[in-house]
Amino acid sequence: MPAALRPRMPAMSSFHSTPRAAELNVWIMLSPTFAHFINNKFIGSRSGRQFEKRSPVDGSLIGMVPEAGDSEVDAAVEAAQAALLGPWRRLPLSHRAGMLEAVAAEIDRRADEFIDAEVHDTGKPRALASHLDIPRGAANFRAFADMVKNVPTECFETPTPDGRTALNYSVRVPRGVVGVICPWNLPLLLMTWKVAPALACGNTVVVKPSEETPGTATLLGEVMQSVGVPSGVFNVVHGLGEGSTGELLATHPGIAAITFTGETRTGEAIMKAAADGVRPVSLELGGKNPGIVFADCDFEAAVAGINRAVFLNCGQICLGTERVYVQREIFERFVRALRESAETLKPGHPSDKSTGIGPLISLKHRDKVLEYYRMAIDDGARLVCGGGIPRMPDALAGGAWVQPTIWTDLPESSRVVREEIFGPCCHIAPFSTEDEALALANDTPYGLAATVWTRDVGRSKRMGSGVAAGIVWINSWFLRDLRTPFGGSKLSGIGREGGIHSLEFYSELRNICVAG
Ligand code: NAD
Ligand code: 6OD
Repeated sequence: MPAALRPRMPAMSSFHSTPRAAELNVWIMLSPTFAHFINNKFIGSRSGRQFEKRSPVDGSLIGMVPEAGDSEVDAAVEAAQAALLGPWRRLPLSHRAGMLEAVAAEIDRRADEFIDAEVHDTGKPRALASHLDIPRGAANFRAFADMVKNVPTECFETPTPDGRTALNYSVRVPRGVVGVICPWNLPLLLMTWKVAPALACGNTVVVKPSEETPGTATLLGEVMQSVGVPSGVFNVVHGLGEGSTGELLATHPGIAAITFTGETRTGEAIMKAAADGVRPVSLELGGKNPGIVFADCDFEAAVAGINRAVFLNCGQICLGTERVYVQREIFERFVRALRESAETLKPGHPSDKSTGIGPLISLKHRDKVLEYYRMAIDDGARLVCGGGIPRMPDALAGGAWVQPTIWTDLPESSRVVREEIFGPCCHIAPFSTEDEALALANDTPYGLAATVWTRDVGRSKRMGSGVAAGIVWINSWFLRDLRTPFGGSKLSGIGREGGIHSLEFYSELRNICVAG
């Protein structure tokens, strides 16, 4: 960031705790300044509109976030359009890829700042941000910098009427300015999962991070600036969704394609917005994912795997499991073991090494989760563990804490079993046969992911093709290879990203026919 701007727009390094605070292990933060990043400059709110960002850990005010209106969104889209025609377009592919590798290296170098920003915004355990969110942010840039250099295209020799031949070949061209609209659960990971392939293909982007997580997107602006990504290639506008920045971006005629991760209902609104102008959309939406545990599984591995699938990131992972089906022979033993493992997850401060689970993203989201907790009891659930708000030390009492929760005995028709809760909870039901497990797993309007635990290879294959979901993990969960197709069926989304599938969404094939 230019020195002249620093007094007005302090860099995100202002997230750093003072040494004394670190010694005392207290929750302290010098107030960060969140800013839009437009045309390589950090700018505040032109309209003066801003909103509060509060800590999920203790409810304290982290900072004020500017809300982009028409003027900022127009400026960001115009900057991105100008950059498309400028140096970004002329940069040879290998140089563009090299720049993305430099972005990855810079995220690695500034990992502590990114971790601080992510932890402050989300309240997730520091260990989780250090092992998952931030390294994946860098890995996304590296992976797509590499993949884009190795994409094959077609070439045909076509006979011409004069007895000679023409060369018909295809090239990939960028789509234009891509609107990237992101959720709050894995902020840097999910934003870069889209920004990296979009830039790799030569597009420019305008990103709208979630209003809950403005930190790492702002910081990524600094990184883009410092490695020399040309002005206007990467832009960030902060704000809310409907009736605010998100909607302004989705409906902006200068946006050539929209890539979105978030709730299904928002995805529907974005798809409608994209219909104007016939613009392509990629939608990664919600899920109500099944976990299926057969009696022939490696029991300890299955308990550990389902524990992660249910409780990681306080259950706020779209791929997470909220419906667990366990073969009758091991049902009671499994319920007991999962309860014991859930009870080891100690809620606590993100920087406390013994913390096993963080808070939900906000008090508003906690209200939603607690409504499902009440509904489960009203619908006749047996509460295996949790079900409410944990007792926290006074300093953390204002945070969005909720207990890891397990139920059994609900009817499959209960809204608790049918709707995405996005919290640290699951319902466990027994099944007898493979066919019954499949029928239960597939009885959902969603189709994002599933996790299956069995030692039988034939069954693995049958379940792999039988479960109606975009991703089926057998004896694993959230084991990622960035070259594989990622996405959901039914209400869980449209399109696939990952590897060549991302490159196909973020570019268009042009056929060139050379005769003579
Ligand atoms: P959300 O849909 O509420 O918000 C996501 C983003 O969309 C935010 O930036 C928000 O401001 C913006 N937005 C909201 N309304 C908008 C509108 N009308 N027009 C344009 N933008 C709008 O989702 P969330 O609560 O941030 O995230 C949680 C949801 O995301 C869960 O449903 C989860 O399953 C889903 N999710 C899916 C995946 C996936 O890969 N399939 C990954 C992560 C999260
Ligand atoms: O790993 C990924 O690429 C990905 N898109 C994960 C999504 C997680 C949802 O919360």
